[in-house]
Amino acid sequence: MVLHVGLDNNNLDIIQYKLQEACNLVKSLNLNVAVSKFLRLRNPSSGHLLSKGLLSKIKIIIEEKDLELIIFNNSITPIQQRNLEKFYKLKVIDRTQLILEIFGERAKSHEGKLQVELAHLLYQKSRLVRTWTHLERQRGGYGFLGGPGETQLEIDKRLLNQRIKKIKSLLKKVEITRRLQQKNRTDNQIVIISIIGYTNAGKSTLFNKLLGESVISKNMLFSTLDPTRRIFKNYTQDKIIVSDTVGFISDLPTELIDSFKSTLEEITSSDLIFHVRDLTSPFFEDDSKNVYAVLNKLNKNIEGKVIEIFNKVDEIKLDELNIKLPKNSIFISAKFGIGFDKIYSAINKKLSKNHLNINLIINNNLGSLINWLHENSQIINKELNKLGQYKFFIKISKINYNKLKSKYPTIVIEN
Ligand SMILES: Nc1nc2c(ncn2[C@@H]2O[C@H](COP(=O)(O)OP(=O)(O)OP(=O)(O)O)[C@@H](O)[C@H]2O)c(=O)[nH]1
Ligand SMILES: [Mg+2]
Repeated sequence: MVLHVGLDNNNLDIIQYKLQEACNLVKSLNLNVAVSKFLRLRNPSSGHLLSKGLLSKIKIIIEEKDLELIIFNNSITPIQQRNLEKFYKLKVIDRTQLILEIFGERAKSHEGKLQVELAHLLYQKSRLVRTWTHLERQRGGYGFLGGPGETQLEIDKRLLNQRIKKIKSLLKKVEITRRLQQKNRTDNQIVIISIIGYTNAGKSTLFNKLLGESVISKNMLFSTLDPTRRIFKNYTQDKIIVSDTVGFISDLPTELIDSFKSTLEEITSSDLIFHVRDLTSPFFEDDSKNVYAVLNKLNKNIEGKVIEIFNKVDEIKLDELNIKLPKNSIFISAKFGIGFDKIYSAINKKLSKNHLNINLIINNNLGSLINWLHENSQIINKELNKLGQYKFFIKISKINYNKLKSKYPTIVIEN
């Protein structure tokens, strides 16, 4: 059973969005959602969260449907969780635990696993602190010092802190290596494109189609967790690194944002950001707002870098689409490879400031030079002049132009 607790029931759209998203999350763990419900709650109880009336109402549903698990699409305190579990005699988890569970299942890389473990530990730590303050309050009331409960918590907290410190230092090492690679790419003027978007928007499908790769793409939330980076060459044969990353959802737990910070920062520091949007999502606008909400938490200026890519055009009729679209929108079907020319143009437009158009006159070294040009530039035209020399008109990046001059010093270049 999925429950979403809120104060008012005026905004039905948002309630429906939240419930649907939570059900999708649950389904992505291969669990069946038998019941999903919005519960209106004016005064949350500190003991059980729910009012007495709601508590018994839910109990009846649990018995009727023989349910095994309750998932609250909210935060619940450890005490509420424990009390609810006792009362209903079944497992109760909250939204953060649900998301951490999914991430735990998906993480494959060394770094991904460390990031998820860190998020888990940070979450546990926040729960311990809360329980502890509660106990301390109680202790004050009873007037005795110490006690087995508290000692245990202190030890747990110390162990948690030790492990957190250890993981942070391991992550730091991975990060340093990554920073070095990043610096290398910048020095070599390699352009980096990150594909981002709400989960299930079609990021991996686009990535695969662009690069001829086979990253997992599934109708499932968070099928991608670990970033995959591949080199892609455009018409001008510039090296471009394209990166497919984890999808976003609403209210991503802060613990996850903290532990995935380096992955997220890589996105904001890339040269271009492809924001893939699912035109078939009933919550098209909200999905996008949630993506920007995560990006904004990173406080980096990404203006001018983002290209909005509207995906799954194969499933909708564009003229019936009742949504406001930005001017330079690109419509694609990642699955069927429709609209990719617009993506290439967008990439080239971004790169063109680093490009030179030049004429070359070639006397010797013909074979090896032509091979090199094919691999490192875009040959727009070639002709044989009256003197029997080859004349090439090419588009080339500044960095490759410099390489060309040092590799073939005898060629004549006309600007
Ligand atoms: N009809 C249609 N379906 C698409 C298109 N692109 C992707 N899909 C489907 O959408 C679902 C999600 O695709 P993915 O590429 O895994 O999405 P993602 O954004 O990488 O998802 P996460 O990694 O889970 O965040 C899959 O079932 C794809 O087949 C498209 O252009 N048209
Ligand atoms: Mg994916």
